[in-house]
Amino acid sequence: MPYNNKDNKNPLPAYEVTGIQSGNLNFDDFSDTLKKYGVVVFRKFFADDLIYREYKNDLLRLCFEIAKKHDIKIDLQAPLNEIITKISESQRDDISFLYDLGTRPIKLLSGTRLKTHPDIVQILKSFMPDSIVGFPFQGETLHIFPPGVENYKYNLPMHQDYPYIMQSPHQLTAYINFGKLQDEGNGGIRIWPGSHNEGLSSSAPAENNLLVTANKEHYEQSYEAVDIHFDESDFAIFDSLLQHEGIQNHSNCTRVVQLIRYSNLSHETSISYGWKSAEPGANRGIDFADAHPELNQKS
Ligand SMILES: O=C(O)CCC(=O)C(=O)O
Repeated sequence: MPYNNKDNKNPLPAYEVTGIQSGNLNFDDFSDTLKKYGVVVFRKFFADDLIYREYKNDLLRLCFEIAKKHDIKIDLQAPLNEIITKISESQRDDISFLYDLGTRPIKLLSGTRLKTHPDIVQILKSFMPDSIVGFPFQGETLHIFPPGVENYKYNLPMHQDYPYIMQSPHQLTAYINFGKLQDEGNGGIRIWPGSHNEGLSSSAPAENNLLVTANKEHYEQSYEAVDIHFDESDFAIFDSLLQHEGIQNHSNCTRVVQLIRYSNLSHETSISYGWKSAEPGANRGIDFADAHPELNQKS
């Protein structure tokens, strides 16, 4: 059974931080925690952050434009994920345009500013000292997970991020939540803290071009699974090699989260294959199977 960190009987896990907001972070204090567990979660980190707010405002204004186009009444004071849920009831295709603006790559100035947020730069300096930092080709996703059983197929099974996006196995993911947590049925991610310490795992290609961890049972048996649910302005930083999977959304409201990846281009594996990323389209970029044939299992 996954350990539920919302249960008051359990103390907060070591990788969960409350009471620190952006602008007040000394990431050197958390670098060892990230090394040990592969994750640090900062609750309400962006609550008063102007850069976060500007990106959210742009997403809200885009929602307003969609609503205006289709004559849908929305309450602009409501949380972003409630507004998106309302629009999706009749205009789901237009919500996919929003997804595209925050995905591979982010196409909004405000989102690009979030990508280079001073606190994230500080984290990168602390965790990847003296390295050249790069952005993988497919490193950014504005995930919008609607409720409904027909959408469970979008939840990724257990995986590491690196095989999907490549560029460097030493890579961090910034996980920046934009939706208001409805209840725990809203979904989130299940992680296996500490699993990144085993390094790159074998990956097996599955349906829909998914790359899932081949020896899933090993990680389930060796590490405790933890379900993490995110509220507005919560922020997490992950090691790209942490084993994790998406949790289905059983609520009646969408979940919205921005993911941004950062690679250490000074890593020897990254140098060995010319810093290539995975890229869509034939003969472009590099595939996990080509770079790591010994770890790629046939489906
Ligand atoms: O469901 C989520 O929020 C996480 C998605 C995920 O694991 C990924 O994009 O790598």
